[in-house]
Amino acid sequence: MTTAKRLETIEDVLTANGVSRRTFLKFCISTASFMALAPSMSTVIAKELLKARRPSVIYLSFQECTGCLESLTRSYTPSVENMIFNMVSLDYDDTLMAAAGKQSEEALDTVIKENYGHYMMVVDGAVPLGNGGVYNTQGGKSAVQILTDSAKGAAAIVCVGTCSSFGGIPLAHPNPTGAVPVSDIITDKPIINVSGCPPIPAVITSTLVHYVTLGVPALDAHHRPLAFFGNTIHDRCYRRPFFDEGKFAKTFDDEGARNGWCLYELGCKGPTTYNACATTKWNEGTSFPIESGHPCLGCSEPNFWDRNGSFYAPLAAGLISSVAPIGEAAGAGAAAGVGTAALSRLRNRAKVRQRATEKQTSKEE
Ligand code: FSX
Repeated sequence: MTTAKRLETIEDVLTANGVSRRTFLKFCISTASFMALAPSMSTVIAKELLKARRPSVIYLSFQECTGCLESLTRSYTPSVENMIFNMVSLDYDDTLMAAAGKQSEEALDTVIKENYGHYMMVVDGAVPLGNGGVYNTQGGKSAVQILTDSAKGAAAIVCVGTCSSFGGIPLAHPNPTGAVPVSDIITDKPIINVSGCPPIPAVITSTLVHYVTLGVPALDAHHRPLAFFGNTIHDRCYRRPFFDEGKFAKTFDDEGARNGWCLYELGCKGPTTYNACATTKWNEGTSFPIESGHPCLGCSEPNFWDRNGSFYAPLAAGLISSVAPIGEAAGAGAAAGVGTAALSRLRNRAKVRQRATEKQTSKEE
C-alpha cells in the first residue's frame, strides 16, 4: 500500500501482472452484463479502464462484523477480485494493511493529502453518534471524526454493506450507541450504497468498475445501483410460479418445503427486498438463501432487523404491492400463467444476453 502506485495506469498494472487480453476482455464483458449494459458497452469499459489512472481508495471500517470485507476478499472470482485490486490503488485499509498504530494513521493522512479531491472512499459499518461518538474510536479519534475528516477530500463515497448504507444491525432497536448511516453525516458528496448484510461480491466489484470507467451508475431512491437493486428478490425468484399458484411451504420439513414451494408463509421478505441474489446468486452462481430452503431476511433494505416484524412471520399482504393478493392468485390459472410467462421471459433474456456475450468475446478475440 503505497501512494506511488496511483501514478500507474490500469494498463501498466495489468501488463505487469501478466493479465492476458482475453481475460481482461472477458472481465469487461461480464461487468457490462452484470450492470445490465448493452454488450457493446464492454468495449467502452475496456477502453476507459486501460487509459484510466488507478484511483486511490481509502477503505474505512466502523461498526460492523467484517462480513462485507470477507465477502469482497473471498469472492468466488479471484481473478476479478485480483483485477479490482489491480485497478484501484487501495492505499488505506486498516483491516488488510500490515501497518498499525501511528504508522497507519500517518498513512491515512498522507493518502488524503496526496490525492485530495480525487480519492474514492469505501466505507463499511455504521457510525455511532451517542455519547460524543465514544463507542467506536481509532487512534483516539471517534469514527464520526475520522469519517468527516476523510470525506472532505473524497470524490465519491461507496458504502459497502447495510450498516454503512442504512445503519444495519448497529442501528437495530434499541440502538444503544446512536448508530447512523454514512448518509446522515456526509451530505455533500456523491454516495453509492451497495447494501446487503453482506453485499454480493460481484455487485461490489461491478459497482467499483462502473465508477472508475463510467462514473456514478444510475441509482434508486436509496442510492443503490439500479442494475442490481431495480427488482425485488420476489420478481426474479425461481419459486415465484408457486407463489402465483398459491403453493406454500408451511413448515421447514413439510411436503411443500420438500417440493420447493414458495417460502412466503415462513416469513420470506423477498417481495419487499431489492437485490440481485436471485439472479447473480452466491458462490460462483451456486445458490442463494431461498434456493437452500431459507426465506429471504431482507438484509439489503433500510431498517433491516426491525422492519416487517419477525424474520419468520409472513409479510402483511398489503406490503406486497407488485403482485396480485394471494387469495386472487391462488386457484387462478391466469395468475399462474403470468408467473410462468415472466420466468420464461427472464430465461429468454438471459439466453439472449449469453449469446451476445459469446458473440462479443469471439469478435474481440
Ligand atoms: Fe454490516 Fe459489514 Fe452485515 Fe457485517 O462491513 S452489513 S454486519 S455483513 O460486515 O457492515
